[in-house]
Amino acid sequence: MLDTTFSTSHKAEEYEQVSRRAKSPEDCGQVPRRAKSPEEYEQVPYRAQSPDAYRDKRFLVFGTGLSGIAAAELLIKNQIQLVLYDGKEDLDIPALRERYPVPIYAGTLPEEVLKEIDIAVLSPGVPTDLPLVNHMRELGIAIWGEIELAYVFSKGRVLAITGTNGKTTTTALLGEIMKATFSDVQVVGNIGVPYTGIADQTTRDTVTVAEISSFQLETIHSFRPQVSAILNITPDHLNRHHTLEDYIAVKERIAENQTGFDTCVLNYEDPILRSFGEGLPAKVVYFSSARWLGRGVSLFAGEIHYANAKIDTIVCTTDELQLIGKHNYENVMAAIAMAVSFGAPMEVIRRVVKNFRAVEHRIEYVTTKRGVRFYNDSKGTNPDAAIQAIRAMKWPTLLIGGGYDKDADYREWIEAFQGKVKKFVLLGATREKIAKTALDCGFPEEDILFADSMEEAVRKCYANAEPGDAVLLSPACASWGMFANYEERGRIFKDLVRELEE
Ligand code: UMA
Repeated sequence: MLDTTFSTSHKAEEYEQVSRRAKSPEDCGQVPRRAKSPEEYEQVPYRAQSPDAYRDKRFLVFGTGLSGIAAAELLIKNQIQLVLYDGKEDLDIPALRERYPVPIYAGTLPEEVLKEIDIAVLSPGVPTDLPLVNHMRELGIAIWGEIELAYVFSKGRVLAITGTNGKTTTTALLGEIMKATFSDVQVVGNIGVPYTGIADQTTRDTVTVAEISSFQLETIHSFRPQVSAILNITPDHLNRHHTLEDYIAVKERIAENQTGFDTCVLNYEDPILRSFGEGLPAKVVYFSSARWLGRGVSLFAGEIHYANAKIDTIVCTTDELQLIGKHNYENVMAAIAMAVSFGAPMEVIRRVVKNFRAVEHRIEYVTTKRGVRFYNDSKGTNPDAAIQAIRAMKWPTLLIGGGYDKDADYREWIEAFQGKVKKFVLLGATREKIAKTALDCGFPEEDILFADSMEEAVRKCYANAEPGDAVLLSPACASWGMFANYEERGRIFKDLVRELEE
C-alpha cells in the first residue's frame, strides 16, 4: 500500500542537515503563509500597479516573432499606442501593416520615433546589451520584457519555473496538475505560448503556469510568482549572459520579488541553489534525488516522498511513472513541490504524475515493435541533453545520433554510454567527427554504422535490434541541413517507426 503516512521524527538528523528559509512568514508577522484562494491572494499587493497606469504611455515592441506579435496584439486590444520594430532589414512590413495598423520599422529606428517612446518591450531573443537597447536606456526609455508586460496586464495567480534543463517538462506536468485541480488554467511562456497572448483572458480565478527562460528573466521588474522553481543551473547561453555568474544571477531573479507569502522550490543537490535558498525571504521547499530530506520532496529507495513537519507521504514510486531518467524524476519532484505548496490535493497530484507522458521529442516513448522499444529524443540537440537521454535508457540501446555541426565536443556523451549502446548509427554532417571521437573513446568500430537518411537509420536499428532492446533517436546535434527543425526530425522518426512491420 503506497499511501503511507508516517511520522518524520525518525529522520531528525537528516532533517537538521536541511537548510531552510532564513525567515518564515510567521517570523515576519506575515500571515497567511500563502494565499490559498483568489480572495486571499488579492489582499496581497501582487500587482502593484494596474494597467491603467500605462494607458497613456507610448510603447515600442521590439521583435515580431511569437512574443512581439502577441505583445503588440495585447497593446492594440487595450488601445494603447505602440510602434512595432524588428532588427530584420527584410521584414515584410506591408503584410504586417495589413494586420496591425500601427507604425512599423525594420532595421533602423529613426531617432525622432525613439524620442517619443516611454516603454520598450523586448522579445526574449533580443539581447539586452544591444547598442540600440543601451541607447534607449540613455534616452530614459524603460526596458521591459514581454513577461513583464503580460504580468502587469493579467490577473490571477502565477506559478513560474526556470532552470537550465527540464523547464518544459516540469511546466507541462504542473500545468496538467493545475488543470486537474482548477477550472481556469493557462500554460505559457518559453514553452511556446507567449504570456501576453493570454493576458487579456485571465481573471482573478486564473492560475497561470509559466515556463520562464533566462532571456525572459532579464527584463522583469514586478513579476512575482506565488510559487517559483529553479530546477538546476549549468552553463548555458553564455554567449548571451557572458559569465556563469551573470547567468546564475539572472536565473535567481525569478524569486526577487517574492516575500514570505510566496514559495520558491529549489534543487537541494545543486550547490548554487542550495545556498541560494538559505537567504531567501520566500518560503523554500527543496527537492532532492539523492537523499531523504526531512522536509520537502525526496527520492528515496525508488519512492518519491513529500514530507512536512507533520507527515511523510509517498507520492509514487519511480516505477509508476511514465517518465524515465533521474533528471525527469527531479522534474516530477519539482512539480510535486510546487503543486503541494499551491494547495493541490495529493490524490490529484498522484494521479496526474503517474499518467503524465514525456513532452513531444524529449525521451518520448513512441511504441514497441517486436519487443523493441522506440524513443524519440529529437530535442537532444546538444551533448548535454543527449547524455540525459542515454542515462535514462535501462535497456541495450541502438542509438541514432549526428546532424548539424555546432562545433560541440562529443567525448562526454560517448563516455556516458557505459556499455549500453549496442549499435551507434550516425547521420548528417557530424557523423565522421562523432565516429572518430567514439573510436578514440574505445567504442568498437564494427558497432558504428553510417546512414544517409533517417529512413536508413531506422531500418538499420530495427534490423540489428532484439526483443528487450531500445532504439533511441538522440542526436546531440541540431537538425539543420537535413530537417527544418528538431520537431520535423522527431516526427519523421516517429512516422518511420510506426510504419515498421511487426
Ligand atoms: N530580433 C531582433 N533583434 C535581435 C534579435 C531578434 O529584431 O537582436 C527579432 C527577430 O528578427 C524576430 C524576433 O525578434 O523577428 C524573434 O524574437 P524571439 O527570438 O524572442 O522569438 P519569439 O518568436 O518571440 O519566441 C520567444 C522565445 N524565443 C527565444 O527566447 C529565442 C521562445 O523560446 C518562446 O517559446 C516564445 O518567445 C514564447 O514565449 C524558444 C527558445 O529557443 C523556444 N528559447 C530559448 C531556450 O529554450 O533555450 C531561451
